[in-house]
Amino acid sequence: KPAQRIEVKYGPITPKNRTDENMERFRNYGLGQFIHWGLYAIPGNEWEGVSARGGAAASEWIRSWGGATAPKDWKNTYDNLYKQFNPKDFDAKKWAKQAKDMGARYMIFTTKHHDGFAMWPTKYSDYNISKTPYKKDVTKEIVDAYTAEGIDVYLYFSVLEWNNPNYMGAEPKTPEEKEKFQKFLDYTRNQLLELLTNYPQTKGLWFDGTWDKSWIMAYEFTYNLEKELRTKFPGIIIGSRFRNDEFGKRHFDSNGDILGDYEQGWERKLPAEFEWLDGNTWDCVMTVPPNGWGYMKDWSGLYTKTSDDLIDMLMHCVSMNGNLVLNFGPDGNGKMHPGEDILAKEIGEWMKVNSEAVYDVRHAGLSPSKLGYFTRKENNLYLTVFNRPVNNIVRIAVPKKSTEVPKTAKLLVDSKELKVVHSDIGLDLDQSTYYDVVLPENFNAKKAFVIKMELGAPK
Ligand code: JFZ
Repeated sequence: KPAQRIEVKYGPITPKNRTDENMERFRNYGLGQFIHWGLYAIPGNEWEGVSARGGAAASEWIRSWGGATAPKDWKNTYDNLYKQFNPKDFDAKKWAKQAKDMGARYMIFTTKHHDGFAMWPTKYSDYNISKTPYKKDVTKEIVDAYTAEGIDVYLYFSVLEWNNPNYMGAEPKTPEEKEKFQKFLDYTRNQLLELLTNYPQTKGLWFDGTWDKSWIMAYEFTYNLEKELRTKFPGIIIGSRFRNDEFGKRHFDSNGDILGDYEQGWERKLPAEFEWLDGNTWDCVMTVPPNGWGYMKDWSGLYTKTSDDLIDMLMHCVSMNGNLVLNFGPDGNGKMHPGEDILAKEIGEWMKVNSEAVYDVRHAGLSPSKLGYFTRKENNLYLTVFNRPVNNIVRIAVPKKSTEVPKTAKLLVDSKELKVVHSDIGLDLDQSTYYDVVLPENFNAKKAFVIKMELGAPK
């Protein structure tokens, strides 16, 4: 943030924290699902001798990752993959049911990734799903199926396209370049209006591929487009990755004010401290492998996150007012990776017992605990314990001046009352006093568990 505010003409269009129903809903989701599905699902991460596994080489980047090892005519080969796209096992209702069982309350679907292939029958390009052997509109099937399960749908949209002759990454300079890029901008606008018109249930847009100079220089166009989308589709939610101000500042403008309705920069990253978030609405999108969003047929030799890892990240997010969005990369036949099926099931089983600590909660405002994460809803305080103390005493530090302290405690897993003892141990390092929740000796936890406490006035 600058020492003094400067004049920004193309700054935020919406206030920092919208208070309307849609935004409140967003802040209450807790858990979401991302789906990366497109032509890159056919090759997976290994294809014709080209490997795209981990590091920067994500599987959905395989077209641009061929490098020296790629067979001749690699990009052309990739661009013809659509002729094979025929996902015989695709069942949007099955995906939506799985997401529901996992506990997801919103989902984000890749309508068009960097390869430029549209997963809906767009009027504005022939490179789309209707030209595949499958023919049907998968975006519609997905939007309808998830909406029917009560899961809110957001559309991922990559602005940049690798194979569009009108797209360029550099700033358009000559009149010809300017004309071409203007065509591209008009095309982008048309596609976005088309998507929101075709799929009116859409709650928001998740933008990507907006980092090139050409797009950055189009700040006047993007500003007006954001205004137009908001006017034509009231309540729409747009993340901070859509545009930049006239000084080229992305996500946040030159005054440090967020551009869009929520912070989209937490990609495979988590804030270490609540203060870093500066009160902004946010979510974190996460892959199962280290990197790789599209289908990876081969997970071997890579660390793939466990349900314990992911539940830890989920609680990290919600304890800081964010959502966790877990990515799935279905294969070319429309089936999830078997490893993803297992994760969805394990997370779902955990959520069935513990979702009260995840949904509609907020940052509790207590000092972070080494044992796990605090969340809060009304006068309920939740501690999700990942590190169980060897003495079975879960010690909660409460500021000495606090007007609310834990009065009762129980485990969400069995609702049995636990003893709560005020233990004023005389330690005065941080102006805290302590409340001890005593765990039953015979309590066996195989996963993180939640202690629910009721807050009330101290004695
Ligand atoms: C982008 C894509 O390139 C990728 O394929 C995937 O779709 C992912 C969700 O989004 O990758 C990015 C974009 C932005 C950052 C990092 C990776 N970033 O801002 O740190």
